[in-house]
Amino acid sequence: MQSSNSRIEVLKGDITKVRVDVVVNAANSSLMGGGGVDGAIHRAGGPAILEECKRIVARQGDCPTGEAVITTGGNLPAKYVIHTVGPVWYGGSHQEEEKLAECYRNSLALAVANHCKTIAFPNISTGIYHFPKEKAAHIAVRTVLDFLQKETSIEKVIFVCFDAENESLIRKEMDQTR
Ligand code: AR6
Repeated sequence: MQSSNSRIEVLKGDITKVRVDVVVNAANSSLMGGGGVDGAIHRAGGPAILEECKRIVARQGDCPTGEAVITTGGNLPAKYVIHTVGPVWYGGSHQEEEKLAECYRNSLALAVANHCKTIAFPNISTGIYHFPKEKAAHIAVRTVLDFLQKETSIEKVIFVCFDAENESLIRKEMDQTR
């Protein structure tokens, strides 16, 4: 079996262009779209994604912070989108770190439940939600590695970083795990 580290890749770019089984969206609880990566995914993926989000909200209400739901990928190269709701950074005393780890764990578990073998993550919460990037990179890498150590059906996890700072922080975290 491949080691957990070698199943992780780091890319700089636009997650809407990545060909994987599932891309993760940094959504908000309403699941009705927004700015940042959420806006980009809905724009590139087309209306089928929002229609499915509406059906999910009608069925089960808003998506709480740290949880995740899955929809079609619409027109994206990815088959599915997993929408997870990252924590807004309020200074660190509101379980922000635990909630961010839950986003990664719950997204990976949902990917496994839907037989996805390749998954791409953006840097959840590090944009409009202002989670400190260095802390977020540490949590992202550690949580994904922990998950991969127990779960072998996932073949590849790609961290798709939109900005150079996140890319270098994630690469630094990865270097420390080798
Ligand atoms: N591909 C990959 N990463 C991207 C892309 C892209 N196309 N566009 C932006 N990013 P953000 P949040 C990066 O603000 O902080 C939305 O309005 C971006 O550089 O998208 O979790 C939602 O509806 C940053 O590193 O998400 C919520 O209301 C990362 O994605 C709220 O923003 C996350 O930034 C969620 O805030």
